[in-house]
Amino acid sequence: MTNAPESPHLLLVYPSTHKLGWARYFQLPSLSLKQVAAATPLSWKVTLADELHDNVPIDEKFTLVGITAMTHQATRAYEIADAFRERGVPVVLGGIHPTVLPEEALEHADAVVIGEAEPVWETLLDDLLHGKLQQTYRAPLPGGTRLTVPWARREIFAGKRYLTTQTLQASRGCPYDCPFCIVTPYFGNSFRYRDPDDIAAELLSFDKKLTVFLDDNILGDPHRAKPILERMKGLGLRWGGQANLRFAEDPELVRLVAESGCIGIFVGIESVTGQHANHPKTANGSTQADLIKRIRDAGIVVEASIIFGFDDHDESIFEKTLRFVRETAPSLPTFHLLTPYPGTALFKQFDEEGRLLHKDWKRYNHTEVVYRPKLLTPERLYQGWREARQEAYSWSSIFSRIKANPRGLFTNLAYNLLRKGPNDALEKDRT
Ligand code: B12
Repeated sequence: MTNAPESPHLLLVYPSTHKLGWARYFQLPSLSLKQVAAATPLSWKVTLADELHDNVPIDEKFTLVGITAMTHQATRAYEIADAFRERGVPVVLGGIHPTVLPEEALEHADAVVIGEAEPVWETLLDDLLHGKLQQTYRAPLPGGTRLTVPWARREIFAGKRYLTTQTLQASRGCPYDCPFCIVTPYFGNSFRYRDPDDIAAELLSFDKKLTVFLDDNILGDPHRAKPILERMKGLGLRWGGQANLRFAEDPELVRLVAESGCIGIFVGIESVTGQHANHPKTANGSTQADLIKRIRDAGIVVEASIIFGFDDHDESIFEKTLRFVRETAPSLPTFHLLTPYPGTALFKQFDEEGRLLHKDWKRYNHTEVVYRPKLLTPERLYQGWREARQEAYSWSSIFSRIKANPRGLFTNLAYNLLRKGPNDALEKDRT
């Protein structure tokens, strides 16, 4: 009998900072790790530990452990990395936070992937197996207009329950370079789109369940988005995604989005003062209210994301924002606290001005004030944000939004209830 060599075994870890209870079944799995798995040669066995669902198997033997980290996950990612390395298992860190602070990450890892995994991952694995792992693997800064990525390997989610595992991207990158956002420096300053036929083929491999596009702005370049939407018509999809509100300036595009099976779209309003996004949010004389209404009228749920804490925000911002939400009635308003993430122009500015309160990364999570605002105290900004959330998800506000969205009454109610639950729970936690 011969002893077949065992295949190398990769463990991919999604660190979690808190347990979510039942809400974990309504989360999306990590597309970051799904794509790292997809870029891994089939000769490797790949296992996922998602801390929302699993305990990390610290005492098992793996050839390599790969851990992803957004900034708020970095501290936990480092704890897990240290634990594996103490047991002699090599660790590689990747994702947004290790990309912008590779030296910090290297204190906890044998190697760091800087940027997108696809161009460097196979070389890294090969180097590891040949005993010549380097400390950093830097992917070239993306450019151009074409995106080629392997289809996601969804089998790593077997046995775990998520809202859906049918997530993918049609595009990466963004030319707008907003100072608070990391996407342009990290993913390049152009919209790179996948080939529409490749996307359609991947979609055909899905069951007809909810599909979520995790692009920053799937409709960013309408000329390139339209052929994708055309191919999606007739596939019987129900999909959600994220886009710039400006797409609604083109009624034909809105119609096509609806016909392709879109049920919900997340749009960044950023600030109701109309500033802080480097690109005009409205044109052709349409107001944000007109555009939101146009999308709603096409039967699409609009989730409007609004940030509190910009330098021109004073005490009046809370009432102004609530008035905007009442008047425009997006199906779901979402309020965030401005967070200066490392690697962004905003972080550099606040750091230079001595306005960062600390660099405790786990608190860089959009729900804590981590810097000194200009026209408000940190305490007042925090309290105003909480009160605004409570007001926006009071029963009376929910019902008046639903009344303003006569198409899809039931869907709107269901989404609002799903949002109200965790919103109220967070409130209880913090009182
Ligand atoms: C989709 C998305 C979400 C989804 C996540 C769904 C999921 N579970 O995948 C949702 C809506 C839930 C979400 C929530 C949040 N998000 Co978010 N999100 C995104 C978005 C738009 C795309 C992320 C994505 O999946 N990209 C596709 C994958 C393939 O790309 P990737 O993550 O970069 O991974 C590649 C490389 O980084 C690298 N890589 C990544 N990990 C690893 C690991 C290893 C081992 C290796 C080798 C390589 C590697 O290889 C991958 C393939 O190339 C990004 C913006 C962006 N473009 O990155 C923001 C972004 C990641 N989110 C961000 C934030 C802040 C949040 C929240 C904290 C905000 C909030 N309070 O709502 C929460 C946190 C939620 C949580 N889980 O804890 C910030 C992170 C900034 C930072 N420095 O941390 C981003 C960058 C948005 C921004 N413009 O600033 N988000």
